[in-house]
Amino acid sequence: MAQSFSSPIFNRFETALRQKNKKVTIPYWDSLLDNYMDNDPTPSESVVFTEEFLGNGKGIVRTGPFKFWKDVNNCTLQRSLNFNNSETLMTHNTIDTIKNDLSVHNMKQIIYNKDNNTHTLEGQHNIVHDWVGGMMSILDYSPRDPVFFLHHAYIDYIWTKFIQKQTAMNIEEEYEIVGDDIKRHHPNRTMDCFYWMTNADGLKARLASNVRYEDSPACPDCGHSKYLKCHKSLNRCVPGDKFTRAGIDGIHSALFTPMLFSLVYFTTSIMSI
Ligand SMILES: [Cu+2]
Repeated sequence: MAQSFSSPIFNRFETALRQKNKKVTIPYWDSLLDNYMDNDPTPSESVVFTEEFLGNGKGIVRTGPFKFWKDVNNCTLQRSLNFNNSETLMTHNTIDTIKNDLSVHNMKQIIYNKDNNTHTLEGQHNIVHDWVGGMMSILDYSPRDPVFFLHHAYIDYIWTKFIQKQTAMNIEEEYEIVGDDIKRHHPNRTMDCFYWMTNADGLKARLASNVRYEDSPACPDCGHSKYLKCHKSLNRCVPGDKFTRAGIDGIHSALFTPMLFSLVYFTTSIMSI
């Protein structure tokens, strides 16, 4: 289950980064916003995957800060955005439900479900792994792409909203065994690499309470991002000129339109132990 290790890992990871730079925080990539690029431009043209941010999204990463990045096995970072041509990312309704719908308030409603995993937080998280492709789509290799941390920070952000909802409803801390691997997911099992914590510890609300995330950009100001604008009828922040690009000259639309929306997602997480 994605979330049982995310909080402890991000806590430690951010603390380690701060030993180098006290001001650093882990940003999140709100990939949900990219759904509005489903026509032209498309999500795989997101500014996230340009030289300006994380580098190109198809093939060997040759641009941006991680160009020709080598992993521990000397393999070069590569991606395969939208490999199955679906341009499908997470589902707005599902994410909104997990965050806000009071009828969805127990862990078993949002964690792995072998009969219908698409609308769980786990399933939504999987979609983005597969959509980015390359190393991100392979379980054991996915953390070798820096996108992993931005994606998981967003999942952690949604998780934190869910925990806050539970807390407001006075719901006790709970733990559900995920899938059929009861031994591996037993609440009292010690976590891999975190021998001082059990699986259940990783899900405790107190961990979420140590995390603060800036809210995802919302209308009307959309975080004052130059990449987003508020689409009034949707009441969502969307790529800046998706709805006006017909009036933009060819060069501008071809080169810069994809950059107009995504960067917004990079908001801040602040964690403390
Ligand atoms: Cu993941």
